[in-house]
Amino acid sequence: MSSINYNERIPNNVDLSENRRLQRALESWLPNYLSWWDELGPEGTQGYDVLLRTAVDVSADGWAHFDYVKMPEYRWGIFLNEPVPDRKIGFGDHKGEDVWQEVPGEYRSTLRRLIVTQGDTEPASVEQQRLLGQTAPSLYDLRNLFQINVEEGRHLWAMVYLLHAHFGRDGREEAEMMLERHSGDEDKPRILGAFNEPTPEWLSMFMFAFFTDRDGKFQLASLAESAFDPLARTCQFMLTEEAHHMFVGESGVMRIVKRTCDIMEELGTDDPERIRQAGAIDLQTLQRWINFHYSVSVDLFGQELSTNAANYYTQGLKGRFHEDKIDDDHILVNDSYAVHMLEGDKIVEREQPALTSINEKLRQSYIDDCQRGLNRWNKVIEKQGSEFRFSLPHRAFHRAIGNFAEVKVSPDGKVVRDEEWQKNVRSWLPTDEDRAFVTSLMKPCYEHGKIAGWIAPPTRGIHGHPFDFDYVRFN
Ligand code: BYC
Repeated sequence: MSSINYNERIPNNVDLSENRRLQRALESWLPNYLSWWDELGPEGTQGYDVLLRTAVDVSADGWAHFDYVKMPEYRWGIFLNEPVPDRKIGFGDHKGEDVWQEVPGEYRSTLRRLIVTQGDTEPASVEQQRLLGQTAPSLYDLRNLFQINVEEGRHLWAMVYLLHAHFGRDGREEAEMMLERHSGDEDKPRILGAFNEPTPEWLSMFMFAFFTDRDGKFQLASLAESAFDPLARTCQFMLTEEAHHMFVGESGVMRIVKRTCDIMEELGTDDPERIRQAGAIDLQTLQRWINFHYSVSVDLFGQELSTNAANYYTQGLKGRFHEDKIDDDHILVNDSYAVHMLEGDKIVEREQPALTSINEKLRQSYIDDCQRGLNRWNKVIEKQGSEFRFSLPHRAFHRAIGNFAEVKVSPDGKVVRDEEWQKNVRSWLPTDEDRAFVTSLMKPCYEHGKIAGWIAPPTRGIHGHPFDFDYVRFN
């Protein structure tokens, strides 16, 4: 493993210059990537200088370098965590064997499918966020958006490297396809549902970064357990970057809640209409956004009972979250797990084989993690003295994948008839009016130290700088 070489066209720590064929293949993908970025990446940002972090090392301390960068000149590189000497496979049929540096023939198409699905989400999110740079509530937020965008771009590079390096011609074709499918495209949509939903305003942006990027955390952590060592090491490094994305989501929503609470206190009311008139977003509306983004993200874990997931695990391709911290045999053929199922019009928990319930177990870890974030938002409300509390809707609410895709379920987990759904859906999910109201607040605020009226400033800036700092310079 070499250190990262920035003199190369594609910075990397995988000794790319020693593999001319691979280097040439990736260098020929680079212009396609750049035209995609130009066309579907952050709109109108060519001249901006942005204070961005760039990965310069894969060690835990000092991995990132902060400087002003013109966005199209960002150095997207290929970085894998250092290999763990003598690493053994931690689960499934191959448990205890050496990890693989090459793809075993029999798992080739399955692994490719997993890598493609992961890779597809990365450019999708950049496409979804493409216009948000026109309406950021502050320079600080604008910079954070661009940081996320360039890193999602790098995560695409991470997967494209694996496809080029390990999957031959099929891999190269899949790499091309990554730039051909587009978020929301009728003919060539992105693979997973949530990545075809628009992210048209900043409330959705923060919710997406909290809920959907968090799926990324759990999926990447599961792939970081893979017996295919290059995939595991790539995902480990991606997780380092991912933490900031979730921070942006959690702190963004928290700052909105804080602003709403301040307005509630100022006006001495919790009447949603009056809060809206004062230019803030009422807590009920925020709850509807939570319901939406949570439910589409919960779908990203796949079906509750999945033979795909069982096979990934048994074959050693994809593990569980923090596999080595789980106290069981890591083979799971004799284990069971309680899964939510539909029986008639009731939702019940039933013991199911642990192997086919792998998606559901990961979903549960995700749900617990989301709940911790909600608790922190609720603390802000509690401090302000209001009785209102956010809650996560039931996992069966508003699902398009799995056991509950065919039924309508209320946020508190009751199967309801169409009529009842129609009667209540306006208080459960964002309405067109809600969306129009939130959109009406989205005016860019790019003066130093200023912030839009619907969100509180952050308590701290980026990289030791104050909030009042020129994070983005327009030229
Ligand atoms: N939408 O057996 P099942 C991130 C498909 S986010 C549409 O349950 P499986 C990021 C499924 O593909 C992390 N289709 O599936 C976040 C399968 O199709 P095929 C992304 C769906 O395989 C923010 C069929 O239904 N990474 O990094 O057990 C910004 C049968 O379903 C959906 C990964 O997802 C859906 N929601 O589980 C930027 C990791 N769900 O193959 C980035 C890789 C399922 O029969 N992916 N289907 O044609 C996987 O591990 C699995 O593919 C899934 C699905 C967990 C997604």
